Amino acid sequence: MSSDADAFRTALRSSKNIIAIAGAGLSAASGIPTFRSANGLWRNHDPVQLATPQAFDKNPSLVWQFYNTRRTTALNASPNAAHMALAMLCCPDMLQVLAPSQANFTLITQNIDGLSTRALKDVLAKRDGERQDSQPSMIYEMHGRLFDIICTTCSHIETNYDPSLCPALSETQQNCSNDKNTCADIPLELLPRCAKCGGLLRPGVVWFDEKPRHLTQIWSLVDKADMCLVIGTSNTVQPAAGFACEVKDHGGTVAVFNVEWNPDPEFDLNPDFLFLGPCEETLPKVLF
Ligand code: BV8
Ligand code: ZN
Repeated sequence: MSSDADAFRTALRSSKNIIAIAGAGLSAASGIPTFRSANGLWRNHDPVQLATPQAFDKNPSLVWQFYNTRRTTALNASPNAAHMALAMLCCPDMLQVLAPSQANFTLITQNIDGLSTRALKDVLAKRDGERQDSQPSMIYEMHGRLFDIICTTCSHIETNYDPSLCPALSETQQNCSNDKNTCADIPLELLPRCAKCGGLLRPGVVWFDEKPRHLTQIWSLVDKADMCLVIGTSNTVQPAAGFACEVKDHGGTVAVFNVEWNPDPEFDLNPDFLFLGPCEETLPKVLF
């Protein structure tokens, strides 16, 4: 396992199909709490227990307050240097500087905060002089998006960046913000409702036991990848945790960017490169 940046850049230059797998650590410097950080609890609830269809069925008021808090945090956050470094890699002209012509790069993120997409749209707007609204093809948000909302009755889906999805959630957030432990019990009819049919809305994210987005395209990229960057993830959630092992198994190169490295023996990922430290520092330094 090497931490030699020159050797990594040499390996990157000889790669053609490059993927990056990102997790919550990528957004940590932007003020977005990670899932398993030291205080990995939200109002005394384990986030992993809240990110399930069962939790939503049982207590939609609690789950909506959990996601509403995260929406507010993400709305007030900005992409950090690691988001920007990956956004530069998504730009073919920039990628050609780091890797041979015809190389391609795809970011596969587990994060739902939208910061990687925002970073890429900023970079492309600067290059092209106008901001594109469409989702860039070089980023797959495999666990969905915090700012998408889906109707549980008619399945209507829309993207919504309003700071307040409904008065009840905004009032609750204000009232509970100082008291970290309490949650209001918002009646169903006051939770976010569908403009089309009045049905109950849910966050447009992939919960545990739900199928991640774009899996067919992602597995095809994983199967072809000869270089895989693993950035800010504990590698605990499947199927994302298996992508780097798959690249390694078929002879590709794996580079891990994390503040710590204590791999789960079950996933026996033995990376070729390990860059310990905050990715918002290590990624730009190693790439450029
Ligand atoms: C599915 C969206 C099938 C919601 C999330 C096989 C074995 C075992 C279990 C399973 C299995 N296959 C499936 C499962 C079940 C489950 C699973 O993996 N369970 C685990 C927990 C045991 N997987 C699923 O249910 C998946 N679905 O497989 O469906 C299917 C197929 C067909 C049809 C129907 C069904 C769906 C999983 C998606 C769950 N949704 N998010 C939300 O966000 O609220 S997952 C959630 O955890 C987030 O997306 C998060 O990103 C993700 C993983 O966590 P990390 O990103 O890694 O974050 P974490 O806090 O853990 O770690 C942060 C890391 O960053 C740390 O390493 C830290 O050191 C580092 N760090 C911190 N700061 C920095 C840093 N690094 C660098 N720089 C820094 N500054
Ligand atoms: Zn509806």
